[in-house]
Amino acid sequence: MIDLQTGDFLGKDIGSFIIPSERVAHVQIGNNLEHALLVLTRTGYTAIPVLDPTYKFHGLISSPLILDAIMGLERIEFEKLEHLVVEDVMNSNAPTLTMADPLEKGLKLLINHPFICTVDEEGYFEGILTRRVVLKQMNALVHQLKLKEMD
Ligand code: 2BA
Repeated sequence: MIDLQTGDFLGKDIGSFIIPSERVAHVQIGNNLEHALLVLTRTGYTAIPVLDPTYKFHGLISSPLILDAIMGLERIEFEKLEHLVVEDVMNSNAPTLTMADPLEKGLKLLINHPFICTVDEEGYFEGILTRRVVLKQMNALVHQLKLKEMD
């Protein structure tokens, strides 16, 4: 919960808001697109992180990126799903955060991205900061401020 006494919501570390890596669905760089599409479909997420076997973060894979990769001129070339690997089509320019970053930095990035991956100083994946978690905390803050105003 946000501490109204300090009033320092935006200055708080990202660390207290992230969903830890063990609760985040992901795929590995060498997985084929068929596997990635299965994970995305089963979890219900539009985009998920791409890691290597040592848990280093490499990028993001999404259903639109996969569909784009198998789109032929006249038909969807489903056979490509088996042969292309995640590394071939992932977005490797996704922004990242570190646990020590202030929430303000995360908030700015969340304007254009539904979630941001958090990595350590060596690039190992630690978790994600999502719009849902931040909006939930902001909603609680607004509610508390409203109650305070009524006192
Ligand atoms: P989307 O998959 O496009 O999901 C958009 C929003 O829809 C989510 O917002 C969440 O509120 C809801 N949602 C979608 N699938 C859900 C599910 N299986 N269970 C519960 N709620 C679901 P956020 O929670 O803010 O997430 C933003 C984005 O972060 C998601 O976008 C997804 O790409 C990623 N994400 C969130 N949690 C994840 C997790 N545990 N593993 C992997 N990726 C995750």
